[in-house]
Amino acid sequence: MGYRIVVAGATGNVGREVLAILAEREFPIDELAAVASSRSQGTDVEIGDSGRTVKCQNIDNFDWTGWDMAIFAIGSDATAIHAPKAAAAGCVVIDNSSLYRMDPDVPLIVPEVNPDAIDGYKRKNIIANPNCSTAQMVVALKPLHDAAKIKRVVVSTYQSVSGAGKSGMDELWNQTRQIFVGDEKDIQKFTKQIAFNVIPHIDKFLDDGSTKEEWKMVVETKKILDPKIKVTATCVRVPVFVGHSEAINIEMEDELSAEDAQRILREAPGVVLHDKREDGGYITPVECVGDFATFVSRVREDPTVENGLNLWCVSDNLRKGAALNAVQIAELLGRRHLKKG
Ligand code: 2RA
Repeated sequence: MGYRIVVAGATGNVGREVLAILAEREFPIDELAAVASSRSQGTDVEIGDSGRTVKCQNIDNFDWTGWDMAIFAIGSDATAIHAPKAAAAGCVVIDNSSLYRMDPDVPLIVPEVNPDAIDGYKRKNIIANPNCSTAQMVVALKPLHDAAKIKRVVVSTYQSVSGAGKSGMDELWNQTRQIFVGDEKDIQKFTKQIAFNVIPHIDKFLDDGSTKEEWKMVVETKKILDPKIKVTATCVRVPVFVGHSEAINIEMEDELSAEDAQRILREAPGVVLHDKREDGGYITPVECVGDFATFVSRVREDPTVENGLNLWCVSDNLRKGAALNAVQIAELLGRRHLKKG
């Protein structure tokens, strides 16, 4: 016996990955509904490489009654309208937007890191999925925090354009072609040229000069992993289609050698350590696309601070950073609270 599950935003970058991952992981489904805005109504959406399709329904008149859970990938404004309706009808919402992440009555879950927090979902019938850059970072930090208590994290991100949706990917593609053939560059989605460039700005600016993407990494890490951890972040958009990378500097309470950190990371759930200290002995974003893992490379001690470590962390932002984490939450919810059969 399986679940009646809804994928909201099924035609977007993340929604399509959710459908593919549900099929890849053989999530037990009795009935699957794909919903999106009225523009996509009637569109046949492919379920990954399974050869099957599902017809998209209009979210505005969708009846949520009798559905067990819904994975939302529709952005905060639409989520604010539809998530409360779904939750009130008894359908548990697993939300990819930032709307509920910091709501004290909504658990923010990365299954490898804080699975027990899911028990709080009943307060609103909503579970939040973290921001992509936070999700992969906390998967890498959790085992090191357990071993040596992390005090402070300094992170610089190298975030792919797919994090900004399909229009971000189109802009990188079009600008690259325009520059190549000598056409005028079209800049719409990003604030500056993204092809052959990097942009130190993701999401809107806050009063203190940081950006909302950087703020998310600070507050979400505290909520998921430990409120005592201090985080400072610089988030940068790079001309990569899929795969976010992060250079992470960690200061810990206790001593942890690079060798011990590697040993711990090798065993850690969700992590693949690939750290050969030779040409090519690390993972780059193009190599992580389509994978479930958070890859860690370049683990080394930082002698400029007490108990410091540096590492390089790469993951598919559409998967661990969004769709995969949401499906893992659905699996966890099923195991712990909505058992079938
Ligand atoms: C980005 N944080 O990469 C986003 C996606 N969630 O822009």
